[in-house]
Amino acid sequence: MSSSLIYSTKEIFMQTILTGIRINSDLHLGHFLGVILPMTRLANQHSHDSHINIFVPDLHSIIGDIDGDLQRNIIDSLKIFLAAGLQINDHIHFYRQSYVPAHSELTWILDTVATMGETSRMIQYKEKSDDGKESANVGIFNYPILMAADILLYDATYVPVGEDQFQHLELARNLAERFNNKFGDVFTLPAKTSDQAKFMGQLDGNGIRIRSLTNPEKKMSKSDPSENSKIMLIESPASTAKKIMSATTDSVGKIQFDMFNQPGISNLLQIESLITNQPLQTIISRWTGETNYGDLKSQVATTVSTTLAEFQSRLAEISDDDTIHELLKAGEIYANGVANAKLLKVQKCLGLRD
Ligand code: AQP
Repeated sequence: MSSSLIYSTKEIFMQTILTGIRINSDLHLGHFLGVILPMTRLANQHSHDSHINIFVPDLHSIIGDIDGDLQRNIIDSLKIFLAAGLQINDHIHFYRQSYVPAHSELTWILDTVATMGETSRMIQYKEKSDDGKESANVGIFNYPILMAADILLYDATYVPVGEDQFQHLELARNLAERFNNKFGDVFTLPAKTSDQAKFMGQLDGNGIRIRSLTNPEKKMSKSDPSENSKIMLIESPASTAKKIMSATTDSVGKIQFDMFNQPGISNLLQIESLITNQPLQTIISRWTGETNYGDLKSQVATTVSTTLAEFQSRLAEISDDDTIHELLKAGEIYANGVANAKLLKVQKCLGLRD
């Protein structure tokens, strides 16, 4: 890491790729393949010509009950990117959302740009609030606006997230566009979701959605009560392999990529592609027409359990917290600099500052 935080003009104007992953100790294969691995690969590929912002959305995490020690979880969640293979350089910025107050300030301003209608249409709000139940906390409703602020403060163009967050990305684009229409080019619009997906290697333009192993119609989700539906990042190789071998498939009897009619089999093909970093088409060509589902399951079981075992042993080796604290210190100076400059521009547009 450089001791100086002075950037050249070229570096100041480089594009930003940004992601945040909510802190919890129950991360699963959906988080890993939907966001951690793609972000790590993109960061390693682009950190010479892009700023890579990896932040901990600690303000998002207080929406629900805090799971364990928040400070401990913050450090551990950043270590996960290092264990996934992230190579640190001066363009990688780690920071905590609550250490950059501009996130909260811009959220309030964007609250006055967003409408009740569009915000209440967010699918996650409907699902997580039990369809707008009176007792749901306001944070569940408001968090897509905070997410928009997280993105727009840094002019981020690409925001690797799973497909379930695409609607929130669209909202961020819409809010930026509405503000720009009124005040000029203040915010950079994040790329359209189909382009985001392509940037993440999803050539069909669809986002990544890892399905439940027991009900492949649904996404793999930490709140699913069925333990067999999900593979946790700390899962043992034996248990990982067992869950994949017993994954729900179908009675078609032929391997084909067809998310509609054969979601279980298609999920396994997608997992194999993402984990081995091979194009989905290559994996599909290798397996299409085969009739033995057990062969595909055992291939995927081996790949996933081997990859997770390697990841777990790298994670265990990152024992000291000092590296992460150092990265956070430098990252938060950088993030406050960029975010405060953007916030001031917004405040001036609104007449809140001279
Ligand atoms: N199944 C998934 N496939 C692909 N990407 C996924 N993500 C989550 N599940 C999948 C992506 O991980 C990032 C963090 O998501 P989040 O903040 O929604 O995570 P969460 O709420 O802690 O996890 P769950 O499992 O989604 O929780 P519940 O059960 O509460 O709904 C995002 O980029 C997300 O797309």
